[in-house]
Amino acid sequence: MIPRIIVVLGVSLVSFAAAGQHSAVSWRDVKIQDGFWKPRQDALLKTTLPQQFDQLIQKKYRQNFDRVIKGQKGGYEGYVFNDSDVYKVLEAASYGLGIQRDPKIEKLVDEWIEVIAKAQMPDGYLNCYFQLMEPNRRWTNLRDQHEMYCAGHLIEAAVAHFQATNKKTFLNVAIKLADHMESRFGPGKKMGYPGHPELELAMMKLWSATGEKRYLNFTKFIVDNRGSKFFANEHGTPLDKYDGMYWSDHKPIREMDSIEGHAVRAAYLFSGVADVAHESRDKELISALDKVWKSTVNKRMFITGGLGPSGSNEGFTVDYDLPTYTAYQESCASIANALWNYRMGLLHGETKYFDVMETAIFNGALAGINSDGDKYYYVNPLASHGNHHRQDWFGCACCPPNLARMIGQMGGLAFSKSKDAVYINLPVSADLKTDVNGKGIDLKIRTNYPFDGKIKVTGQGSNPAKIFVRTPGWVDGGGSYRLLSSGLKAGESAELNFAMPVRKVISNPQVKDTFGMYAITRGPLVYCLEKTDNSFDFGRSGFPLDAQFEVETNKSIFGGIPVITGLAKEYSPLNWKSNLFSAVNLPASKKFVAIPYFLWDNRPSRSIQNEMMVWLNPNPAPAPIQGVETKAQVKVSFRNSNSQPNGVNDGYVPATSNPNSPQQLHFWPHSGGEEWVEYSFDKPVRVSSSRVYWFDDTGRGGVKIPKSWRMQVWTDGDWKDLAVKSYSLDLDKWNVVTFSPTQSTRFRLVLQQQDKWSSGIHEWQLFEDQD
Ligand code: FUB
Ligand code: ZN
Repeated sequence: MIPRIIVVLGVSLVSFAAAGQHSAVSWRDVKIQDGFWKPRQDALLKTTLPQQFDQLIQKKYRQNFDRVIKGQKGGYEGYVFNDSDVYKVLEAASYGLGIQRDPKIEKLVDEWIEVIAKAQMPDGYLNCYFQLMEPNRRWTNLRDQHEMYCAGHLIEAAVAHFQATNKKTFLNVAIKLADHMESRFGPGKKMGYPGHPELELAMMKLWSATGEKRYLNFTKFIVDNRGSKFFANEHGTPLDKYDGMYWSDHKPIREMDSIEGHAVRAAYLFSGVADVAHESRDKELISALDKVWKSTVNKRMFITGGLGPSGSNEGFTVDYDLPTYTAYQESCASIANALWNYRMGLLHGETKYFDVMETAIFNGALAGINSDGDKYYYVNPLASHGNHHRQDWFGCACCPPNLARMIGQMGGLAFSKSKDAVYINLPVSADLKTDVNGKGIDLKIRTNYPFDGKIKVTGQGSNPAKIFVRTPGWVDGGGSYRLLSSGLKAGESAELNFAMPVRKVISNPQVKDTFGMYAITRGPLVYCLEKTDNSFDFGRSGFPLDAQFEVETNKSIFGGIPVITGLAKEYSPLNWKSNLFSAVNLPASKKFVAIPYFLWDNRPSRSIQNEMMVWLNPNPAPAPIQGVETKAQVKVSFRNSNSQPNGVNDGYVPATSNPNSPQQLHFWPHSGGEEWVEYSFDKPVRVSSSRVYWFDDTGRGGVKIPKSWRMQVWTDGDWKDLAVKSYSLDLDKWNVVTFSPTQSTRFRLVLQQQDKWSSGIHEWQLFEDQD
């Protein structure tokens, strides 16, 4: 038996909440039963965790620790923050152990903890990158080098492990590392705070788990000092040249009124700030959080609860920039938004925050992992030409273990409590055993949510507490808590049923990319159309605003989950090569099937052209001009994790080369030298012209127009330069080349980068010979 008790000592977030606030219900108090989340937690244990532990070996995360233990120098593999992935897998595995004490998983966890403990230095310091590569430069580049971020993830994992197993092996490592940091940073000590926030919320968990006030004070210190532009000082950047937005270091948190910069960093930061505000009731912090929250949900959040439109900074640009094909919304950003809103919900005890949490979980975040639990998205567009698929892992692999730990801790995110009540914030089928004001609560909750709005709660003990259920904002007259019962005795039940009509949702007219369009939602779920279920041409079809929808179930579609059907109008193709005007034929009615967005790209029958769209146009959308590149596979000479090779043939061309939020291929951080992108085709194509639109982020990043470019064709087993008749190299326009008709299955665009600069491409098109 694993003890259910989690807070060992003294005061904590978990124990107390002021009037109007809620406190957390530990994930250990919730046993998820059948229904929506159980299969996902089963997949976590059976598939996701073994696959992720395996990746930690394959991708040399373990090798880094082994080298440190052996006292070797150099030879670090991966990104500077790779240790954090190990810790996130261990956090997810700890939740897994809490759910079911699987001996194989426990052995892996114990082995890893032993390795981590051995790698820790006698003074508590632990970071494989610095220990191997720059042992004398510890804590000298907080802005970029992620030491505090990795420490934060270690602490979170260690707390989860302690909660799950009651063993202190990992917690002791975390305490030693936290004490190391706390002894160096703080009032009268060194100035500093993390370039990538996360440590804030982790330290608050450590305070909660240990009752040690120094961790709370440390968190207050890093929260209070953020925005003092310490990173300008750390990097010798003149203040008039430093904006700090990327790191949310542009102004003190108490003065902030919008969310800026890197999306994951910002949402983790505000999660930690909400924890601090929960404890301190600091009016200025709360007021800033409220302003930032309001402007985020009113101007900067995708319909899916995702954050961050732009790939170039993995984050925010300007208000109302919420694209579809190029929506970046990193899976981690949706998770971070859910975590932030969970904490805002605890802080204010209001349902609107849990509304956002559920939107982010069921849509933006869950889309990041397939139903089998072994493939992941990093980038989550809201429309696709069919070339965006989940992957086993990434060079920068923050998302896979983040998705795993989200699924593991779902039980905890679903409930909260006050001094006399329990709140069901996210209906899950679960057995809940907790205490309210020291009195035991034992409830059985059953539901088919999010596919059905019926919730039944049955008492399994005396339950001397009120039970409230969040009435979601999407319910008519919703947006508050509904009292379900003033206390359920053993065997007594109470239930309610939220109607889940299908809705057409439009966006604020200032959102350019979805102007005039609508999305289909039902309950908390955003739906999408996927080519697999719909054989008509998406580009030639309209979805009338007055279309009637049906909710259907069909065993062959995800085992019979509710899908939404209606009629689309498919227009016949028009020939614009030889016409300036054309009569429009009456469209044909085609039945469409919409599935929940989080389930897209899941079916084995998917093909490379499995188009998807969330936002529907009442009239056919004007088709972008595209060439044969739409049929090509894309290969590149080098790919960084935030470069999107599939952006080069997605038909999307921004208004300038240096726009706010496009999806683009770039070769950063490779600079100087040659790089290439290749199109390969199943059958030979005969082309005679090509055009390229360069990406350049001068002023924001390291990507500039190249020094020169050329095209190559694969012929007779070798690459040959194409002799071009015209050539240009300019920003903000198409650069067109023509050449004699050339037939092949492979073409390359080769670019020579400027010294010390990278280069990038928004779009590269190849046109067939017209003769
Ligand atoms: O910097 C660490 C992680 O990598 C971030 O959280 C992600 O957005 C990715 O940039
Ligand atoms: Zn991520």
